[in-house]
Amino acid sequence: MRVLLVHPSPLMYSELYLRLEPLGLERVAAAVRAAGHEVRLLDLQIFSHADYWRELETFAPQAVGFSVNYLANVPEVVDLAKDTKAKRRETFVFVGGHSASFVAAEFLEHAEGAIDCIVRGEGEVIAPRVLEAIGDPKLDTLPGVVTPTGAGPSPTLLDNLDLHLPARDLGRKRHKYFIGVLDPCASVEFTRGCPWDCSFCSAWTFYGRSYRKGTAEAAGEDLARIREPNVFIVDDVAFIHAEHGDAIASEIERRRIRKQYYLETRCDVLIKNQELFARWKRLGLFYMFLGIEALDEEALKLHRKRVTLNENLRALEIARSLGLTVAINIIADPSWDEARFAAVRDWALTVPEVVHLTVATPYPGTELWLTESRQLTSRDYRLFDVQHAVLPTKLPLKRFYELLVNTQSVLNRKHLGWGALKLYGGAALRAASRGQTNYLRMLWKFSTVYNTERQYADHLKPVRYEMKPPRQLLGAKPTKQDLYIHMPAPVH
Ligand code: B12
Ligand code: SF4
Repeated sequence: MRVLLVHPSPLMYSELYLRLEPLGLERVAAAVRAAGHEVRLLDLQIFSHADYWRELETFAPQAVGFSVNYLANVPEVVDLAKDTKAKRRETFVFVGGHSASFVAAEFLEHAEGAIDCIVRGEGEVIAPRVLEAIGDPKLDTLPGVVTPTGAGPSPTLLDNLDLHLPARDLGRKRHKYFIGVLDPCASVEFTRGCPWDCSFCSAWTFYGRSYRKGTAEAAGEDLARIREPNVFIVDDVAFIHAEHGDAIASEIERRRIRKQYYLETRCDVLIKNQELFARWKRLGLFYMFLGIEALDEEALKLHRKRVTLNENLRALEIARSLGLTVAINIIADPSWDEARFAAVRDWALTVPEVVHLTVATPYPGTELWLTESRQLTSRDYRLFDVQHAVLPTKLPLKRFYELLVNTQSVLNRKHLGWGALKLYGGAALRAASRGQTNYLRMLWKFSTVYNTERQYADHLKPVRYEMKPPRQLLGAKPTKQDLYIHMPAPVH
């Protein structure tokens, strides 16, 4: 069967700072191809809707699968599905991915019959079975599958992460993938899931708070296949278990692989595994993201980060002493006033790290979605991208955005524009001489992507698809059934 797999358009964040390969979709593509299908992949972060319609004409796929990891992409995919069915009624349309899993039933309702099924949870095992079941009424009895007529049992976890290494060969224009100065950049996955349970995050709820590791050999094999000189490690929390990180490091040394790496981890993991991170620095670790989230103990508790402010500050010192470029995130609450923005800005200007602000957003799949007592001011999926305020702001909304954008732009002076050229001018020019200009182009783009008027105007757009309101738990604690997509496997 001819199968077209599609990643939707970029969100605000990816319009500026980075653009990364759709790794989940590439893994699904590998599994579907291994089952004997002819597969093509189209990434709308790079290609346009016109390219999609052209592909539909020329490739004439019998099935189209969309990846929806981000809530903000739901309306785009509903519309694409409707237009696809209008043009080619016989095409089977299915949707998978992180966010699609959490809003499966309402997604199908919005699509009014244009989406044949949503596939909840991991796609590698189930996607080939879905394709096999096209036209069979038993489709809605498969694990994780939801159709307009019914739903199968909970999805099952992949028991071997080494299987179905990403089909990167299906990507087109791969030179467009980058993160900051790491241009071009590929992505890899060493582990899946997260054992922590932060209240604002849905990474742990998706995988039923499980944590799995691939083998070091498979990691080495996958890295050896990558042509790009830079690699983004997509693990939610990199190197939780030092021995796993060490085993991959040994494999990299044995294979004499030389790359530069970006990873994301927790402050307590960095403190605990300092030597491992030092070893990775020697191997090429260049850029690290640390989820600091808040500058006071009270907010850290509220986010259930399970780290203290002192630990956070200690981790920053360690990262600095290792000579890493570090980015950190602070969650801006809609209740922030002028003084709070000023305090964060003042602190952020005293540290050398790249500081990003995201807006506290309860989204389906997070515990916050079920427990937040403030009323949502919008249920427009497009605003659920952690760059917009969907809870009541204490300041007038426009003023909140003014402060958010201004604070971010002041902080960006350290690592965008001329400030960045001072730091990374050499690397940027070397990349440009090889035709890689993603990074250079982003340096002066900030105000075209992030600006008060645009962000405010996004709230005034007519809303065609509205999210269902959260189910009120009325003070009760959310259960596993309320939260999880994958139920953890019983321990033997
Ligand atoms: C890497 C990553 C990114 C990368 C994007 C990579 C990419 N091009 O897709 C970057 C750094 C750009 C990024 C940015 C953001 N991210 Co992000 N990101 C992740 C992360 C850590 C891992 C995703 C990943 O690659 N996993 C590994 C692959 C193998 O898994 P997968 O993609 O989920 O795919 C599997 C299944 O979902 C399924 N599947 C996927 N697609 C399909 C399609 C079909 C047809 C089928 C059948 C199955 C299927 O099968 C795959 C294999 O099992 C997740 C957290 C997580 N653990 O999922 C957050 C996460 C997805 N991101 C999140 C957020 C909020 C963001 C941002 C909006 C904000 C921010 N500042 O981080 C931005 C905006 C993104 C954008 N689109 O512009 C949230 C999503 C929130 C939401 N519900 O909308 C998550 C869940 C993290 C969290 N804290 O809760 N992100
Ligand atoms: S924020 Fe990080 S540590 Fe917390 S649950 Fe999500 S992935 Fe895990």
